[in-house]
Amino acid sequence: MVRSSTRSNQFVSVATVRPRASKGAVGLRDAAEMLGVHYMTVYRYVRTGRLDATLVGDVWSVQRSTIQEFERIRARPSAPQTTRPRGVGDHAKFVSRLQKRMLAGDEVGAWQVIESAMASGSTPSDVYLKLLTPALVEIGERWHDGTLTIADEHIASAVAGRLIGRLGPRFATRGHRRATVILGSAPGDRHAFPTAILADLLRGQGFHAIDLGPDTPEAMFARTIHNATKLCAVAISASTKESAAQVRSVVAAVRGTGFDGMVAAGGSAIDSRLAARRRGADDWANDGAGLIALVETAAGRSGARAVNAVTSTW
Ligand code: B12
Repeated sequence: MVRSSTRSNQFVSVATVRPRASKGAVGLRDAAEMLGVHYMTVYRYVRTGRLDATLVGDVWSVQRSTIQEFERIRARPSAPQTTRPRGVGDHAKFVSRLQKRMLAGDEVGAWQVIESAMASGSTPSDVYLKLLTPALVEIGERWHDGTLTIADEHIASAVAGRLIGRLGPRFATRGHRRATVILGSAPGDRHAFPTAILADLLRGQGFHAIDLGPDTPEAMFARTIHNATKLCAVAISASTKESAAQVRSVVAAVRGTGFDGMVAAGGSAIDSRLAARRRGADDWANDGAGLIALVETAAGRSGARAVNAVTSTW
């Protein structure tokens, strides 16, 4: 199996390829010597996406030209120190490193990039909104313009799913939940990450978030609404044109239950409040922070109802 961390990801059977570095490439020990650092330091550069390397069998190799470029950047005089806290505003650097590790199918390396970002001051919400989301959106654009294959997108998506699984517990809060929000992607929409990420962000704010996940039928939204307590909002996500066209029937099913709280629609295929309202939703937001603001307002409005709600089981 050959796995490359560069754009040209390809898979070749183990039987046909003997693990060896390509022409012009060296192993990590030589790379360490060329850079004058310890082997483990070079290994860390690779796993955190700072140095591009290719894994052939179980041997990493680095192009000499990549080492020279790395050396050139390292030798540059560093930017003058400012009073800005470390890490803030440096997200772009981490997005690119994270994306490289995701495209290489390297969950461990991708997690190390996230840990480095958090050590530099990024919060788990920043990781979702300023690192993982931009990395995914750019992967989508690169797939769209043909510079990444569908296989690349799937490999990166598999890593993204596992990163979300690791980040989720960091949004757990203790004690009484403020109100409930139900989230789901419209029928036919296989994109699971938008609602998973939004649910975590809402949990971090003390809400009880029920994530119905991708491709949620109208009847499932309705049944979950019937069983929910202190429900203040329903959030419908649509990432494709086809699923955006289904939002209207989801809103109808939600209203058919008698629920009179807020119904919001959003996602990369619904780009404005007008587009959301045309599909019957009350409101729209561009991102997670925007959805939290909408839910805060909805929870405030439904405060009276919440007090009289059935005793919570939380
Ligand atoms: C990962 C991915 C996949 C994965 C999904 C894996 C999974 N388990 O989720 C796989 C490979 C399965 C996939 C499949 C497809 N995908 Co795809 N995919 C993506 C990609 C790269 C990332 C999606 C993502 O998770 N983004 C991160 C989230 C957090 O960002 P977000 O959705 O924008 O959400 C933010 C806001 O929009 C907002 N928000 C989201 N929902 C809601 C809801 C409410 C109520 C509110 C207020 C706010 C809100 O808050 C979020 C956080 O800030 C996108 C690129 C992109 N631009 O997003 C393409 C993309 C969505 N996919 C696309 C396409 C075309 C497809 C496929 C048809 C073909 C393909 N590429 O294989 C199939 C569709 C299958 C189907 N029937 O749904 C297109 C959609 C184009 C369109 N408008 O129709 C995109 C935009 C790629 C592109 N640039 O062309 N995809």
